[in-house]
Amino acid sequence: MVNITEKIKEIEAEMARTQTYAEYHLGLLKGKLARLRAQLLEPGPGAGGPGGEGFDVSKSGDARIALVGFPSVGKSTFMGKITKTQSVVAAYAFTTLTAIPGVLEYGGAEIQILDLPGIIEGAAEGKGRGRQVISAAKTSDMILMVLDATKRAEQRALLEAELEAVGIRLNKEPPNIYLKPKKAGGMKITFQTPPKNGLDEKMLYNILRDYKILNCEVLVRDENVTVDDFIDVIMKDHRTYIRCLYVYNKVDVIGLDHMNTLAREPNTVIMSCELDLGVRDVVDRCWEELRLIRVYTKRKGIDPDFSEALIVRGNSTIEDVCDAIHRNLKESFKYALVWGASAKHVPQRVGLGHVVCDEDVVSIVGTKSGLAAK
Ligand SMILES: Nc1nc2c(ncn2[C@@H]2O[C@H](COP(=O)(O)OP(=O)(O)OP(=O)(O)O)[C@@H](O)[C@H]2O)c(=O)[nH]1
Ligand SMILES: [Mg+2]
Repeated sequence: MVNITEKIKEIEAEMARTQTYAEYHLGLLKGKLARLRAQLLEPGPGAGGPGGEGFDVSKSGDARIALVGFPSVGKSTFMGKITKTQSVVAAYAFTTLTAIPGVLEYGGAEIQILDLPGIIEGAAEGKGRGRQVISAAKTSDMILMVLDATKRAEQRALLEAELEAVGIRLNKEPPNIYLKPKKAGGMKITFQTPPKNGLDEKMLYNILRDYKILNCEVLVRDENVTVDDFIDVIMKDHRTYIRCLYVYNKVDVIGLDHMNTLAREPNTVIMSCELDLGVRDVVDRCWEELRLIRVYTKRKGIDPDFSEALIVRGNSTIEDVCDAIHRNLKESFKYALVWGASAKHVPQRVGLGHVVCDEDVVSIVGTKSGLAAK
C-alpha cells in the first residue's frame, strides 16, 4: 500500500509539472494535498510513525509561548535567560529532546515558555520529532521562532513551510469567506466583489465537489482571497491561526549591516543571548504580541498589589474583569473606579462597558457593602 507521505510526494511532483494555465487542476491538487496532510497528522494506520500528539506538558499560567527553531540556534539558552528553568545548553544539535516548560514572570502575569527540540526540514512529514514539536507549537498562544543570525536566509522560509504544511497559519486572520454546508439545494456560490486571484465559481465548485460538499452556501467577502484560503476555510477544523515573533539570535557574530537588514524584516527582533543584548526587548515584544492586559484590583483605602495581576484578553471591558474575579460579581455591580491609561481622569467612574488598558488599576464597587474587588 502506498503510504500517505508517498502520496503527498506524488501530488507535489504533479503540481510542479502542472502548467499555470491549468489552474483548475492545480486547485484540485491543492485540495487533495491539504486532505492528505491532515490525514498524516491523525494517529492511526497508514499515518506512518507517531501521530499528531504533542508532548505531555500541561498548560499553566496566563498564556503559553512555544520556542520553535532549527537545532542549536539558542532556544534553550534564551529559556535560561528569561525563566528560572535551566534547560541543557550545548554546542551540538538536538540537545533538547523533549518539551521543557518554564515560567516567565511579567509584571504579575505568568507566561509558560515551552523549550522544544530543534526541528529539521521534513518535520511536517514526521522527520525527527518534528510532528510532536509542531503539535506542541499548535497548542500555544504564540510562537517565538528562534533563528540563527549566522545561518543562511532561507531558514526562515523553510521553517514557515514546515508549520504551514501542518495547518499552522502565522500572523494571519482566518479568510473572510462564509461556508455553510446544507442538507439539500445544491451549491450557492456568491462573490461580494469580483475576485482577483484567479478564483471563480467553477474553481470553487470543483474543489467543493472533490471534498464531497455538494450542498452548501458560500459567500466570498474578500476580493483578495486565494485558492489556498478557500481550502483553509473548508479545512477549518485543521487550521490554527497563531501570532509569531521572529527572533534572530547570535547577532554578536555578524556585522552591523547584516544586523540592520535582519532587524527590518516584518515581525522581527534581534538579540544576542551571549552578550545579553536585546533579550529584554524580545520579552517586551512577546508581551505586546500576546495582546494580554494586566489589571490590578484595589480595595477601598488599600494600595493595589502590583505583584498580582488579573490577566484578561485585549479589548476586555470592566464586565470581563468582573467575570475574571468571580462569576457572580456582575450581579451586584454598581460602578467601577479606574486609574490608568484607559481613564479620562483619575479615578474615573465607569460602567460595565468600559474598555480597560494594560496596567489599569480597578476598584469594583458593589451594591452590598464589602463587595469591592478582592
Ligand atoms: N555566539 C553566540 N552563541 C550562542 C548564543 N546563544 C546561544 N549560543 C550557543 O549556541 C549553542 C546552542 O545553544 P542551545 O541553547 O543549546 O540551542 P538550542 O536551540 O536549544 O538547540 P537544540 O536543543 O539542539 O535544538 C550553544 O553552544 C550556545 O552557547 C549567542 O547569542 N551568541
Ligand atoms: Mg535546546
